[in-house]
Amino acid sequence: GAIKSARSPDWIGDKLHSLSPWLGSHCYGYYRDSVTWLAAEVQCENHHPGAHLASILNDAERDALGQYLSKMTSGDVWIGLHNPCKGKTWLWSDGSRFHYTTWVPNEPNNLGGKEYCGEVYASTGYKNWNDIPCEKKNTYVCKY
Ligand SMILES: [Ca+2]
Repeated sequence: GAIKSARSPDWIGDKLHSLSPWLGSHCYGYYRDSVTWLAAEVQCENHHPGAHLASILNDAERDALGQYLSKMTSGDVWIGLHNPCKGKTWLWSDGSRFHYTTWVPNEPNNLGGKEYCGEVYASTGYKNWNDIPCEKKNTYVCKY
Protein backbone atom coordinates (compact mmCIF):
# COMPACT_ATOMS: atom_id res chain seq x y z
CA GLY A 1 0.00 0.00 0.00
CA ALA A 2 0.86 3.67 -0.10
CA ILE A 3 3.32 5.02 2.42
CA LYS A 4 1.39 7.00 4.96
CA SER A 5 2.25 10.53 5.94
CA ALA A 6 4.34 10.88 9.07
CA ARG A 7 1.41 12.74 10.58
CA SER A 8 -1.06 9.95 9.86
CA PRO A 9 0.22 6.85 11.62
CA ASP A 10 -1.40 3.47 11.68
CA TRP A 11 -2.76 3.41 15.19
CA ILE A 12 -3.30 -0.27 15.77
CA GLY A 13 -4.75 -0.54 19.22
CA ASP A 14 -7.58 -2.76 18.06
CA LYS A 15 -5.18 -5.13 16.35
CA LEU A 16 -3.00 -5.43 19.43
CA HIS A 17 -6.10 -5.79 21.55
CA SER A 18 -6.88 -9.06 19.81
CA LEU A 19 -3.45 -10.43 20.72
CA SER A 20 -3.57 -9.94 24.46
CA PRO A 21 -6.16 -8.54 26.86
CA TRP A 22 -3.34 -6.87 28.80
CA LEU A 23 -2.58 -4.68 25.79
CA GLY A 24 -6.17 -3.64 25.26
CA SER A 25 -5.92 -0.27 26.95
CA HIS A 26 -3.09 1.00 24.77
CA CYS A 27 -2.66 2.14 21.18
CA TYR A 28 0.57 2.16 19.20
CA GLY A 29 1.73 4.04 16.13
CA TYR A 30 4.86 3.77 14.01
CA TYR A 31 6.26 6.97 12.46
CA ARG A 32 8.58 7.07 9.49
CA ASP A 33 10.39 10.30 10.42
CA SER A 34 14.06 9.58 11.12
CA VAL A 35 14.98 11.78 14.09
CA THR A 36 16.96 11.87 17.36
CA TRP A 37 15.55 10.13 20.43
CA LEU A 38 14.52 13.41 22.08
CA ALA A 39 12.85 14.70 18.92
CA ALA A 40 10.97 11.41 18.64
CA GLU A 41 9.75 11.65 22.24
CA VAL A 42 8.59 15.24 21.73
CA GLN A 43 6.86 14.31 18.47
CA CYS A 44 5.01 11.45 20.18
CA GLU A 45 3.76 13.88 22.81
CA ASN A 46 2.60 16.20 20.02
CA HIS A 47 0.97 13.46 17.93
CA HIS A 48 -1.60 12.50 20.55
CA PRO A 49 -2.50 13.61 24.08
CA GLY A 50 -0.76 11.37 26.59
CA ALA A 51 1.44 9.64 23.99
CA HIS A 52 5.13 8.92 24.54
CA LEU A 53 7.70 6.74 22.88
CA ALA A 54 6.53 3.18 23.51
CA SER A 55 7.39 1.36 26.70
CA ILE A 56 7.64 -2.43 26.53
CA LEU A 57 6.61 -4.02 29.78
CA ASN A 58 6.29 -7.76 29.19
CA ASP A 59 6.76 -10.55 26.65
CA ALA A 60 3.28 -10.16 25.18
CA GLU A 61 3.80 -6.49 24.43
CA ARG A 62 7.30 -7.16 23.09
CA ASP A 63 6.04 -9.85 20.73
CA ALA A 64 3.06 -7.85 19.47
CA LEU A 65 5.17 -4.76 18.83
CA GLY A 66 7.84 -6.90 17.18
CA GLN A 67 5.33 -8.29 14.72
CA TYR A 68 3.95 -4.84 14.02
CA LEU A 69 7.32 -3.19 13.46
CA SER A 70 8.51 -6.07 11.26
CA LYS A 71 5.65 -5.26 8.90
CA MET A 72 6.36 -1.53 8.91
CA THR A 73 10.13 -1.19 8.49
CA SER A 74 13.50 -2.89 8.29
CA GLY A 75 15.56 -0.37 10.30
CA ASP A 76 16.14 0.06 14.02
CA VAL A 77 13.37 1.92 15.86
CA TRP A 78 13.35 4.21 18.91
CA ILE A 79 11.38 3.14 21.97
CA GLY A 80 10.93 5.06 25.22
CA LEU A 81 14.03 3.62 26.84
CA HIS A 82 16.58 6.12 28.13
CA ASN A 83 19.24 6.68 30.76
CA PRO A 84 18.95 10.38 31.53
CA CYS A 85 21.35 10.40 34.51
CA LYS A 86 23.96 8.39 32.57
CA GLY A 87 24.27 5.76 35.27
CA LYS A 88 22.95 2.26 35.85
CA THR A 89 19.30 3.30 35.94
CA TRP A 90 17.25 2.97 32.77
CA LEU A 91 13.82 4.56 32.62
CA TRP A 92 10.71 4.66 30.42
CA SER A 93 9.78 8.09 29.10
CA ASP A 94 6.09 7.41 29.86
CA GLY A 95 6.83 6.89 33.55
CA SER A 96 6.15 3.14 33.56
CA ARG A 97 8.05 1.21 36.22
CA PHE A 98 11.21 -0.30 34.79
CA HIS A 99 11.46 -3.94 35.78
CA TYR A 100 11.06 -5.98 32.57
CA THR A 101 14.09 -6.13 30.26
CA THR A 102 14.81 -7.81 26.94
CA TRP A 103 18.26 -6.51 25.97
CA VAL A 104 20.26 -7.94 23.09
CA PRO A 105 22.90 -10.26 24.61
CA ASN A 106 25.91 -8.21 25.82
CA GLU A 107 23.86 -5.00 25.79
CA PRO A 108 23.64 -2.41 27.20
CA ASN A 109 27.36 -1.95 26.55
CA ASN A 110 27.53 1.87 26.58
CA LEU A 111 29.95 1.74 23.67
CA GLY A 112 32.30 4.70 23.75
CA GLY A 113 30.65 5.93 26.97
CA LYS A 114 27.89 7.71 25.10
CA GLU A 115 24.96 5.30 24.67
CA TYR A 116 22.08 6.60 26.77
CA CYS A 117 19.02 5.92 24.62
CA GLY A 118 17.35 2.67 23.63
CA GLU A 119 16.28 1.23 20.29
CA VAL A 120 14.70 -2.07 19.26
CA TYR A 121 16.97 -4.02 16.95
CA ALA A 122 15.71 -4.93 13.50
CA SER A 123 18.08 -7.91 13.44
CA THR A 124 16.24 -9.59 16.33
CA GLY A 125 12.78 -9.01 14.90
CA TYR A 126 12.38 -5.93 17.13
CA LYS A 127 12.29 -8.16 20.20
CA ASN A 128 15.51 -7.00 21.85
CA TRP A 129 17.01 -3.68 22.90
CA ASN A 130 20.31 -1.94 22.29
CA ASP A 131 21.68 1.20 23.91
CA ILE A 132 22.88 3.73 21.34
CA PRO A 133 23.76 7.45 21.20
CA CYS A 134 20.65 9.59 21.56
CA GLU A 135 21.76 11.67 18.55
CA LYS A 136 21.29 8.73 16.17
CA LYS A 137 18.46 9.20 13.65
CA ASN A 138 15.85 6.45 13.88
CA THR A 139 12.19 6.09 13.05
CA TYR A 140 10.05 5.57 16.15
CA VAL A 141 7.01 4.01 17.75
CA CYS A 142 4.62 5.90 20.04
CA LYS A 143 2.16 4.54 22.60
CA TYR A 144 -0.69 5.97 24.56
CA1 LIG B 1 24.99 -0.62 22.65
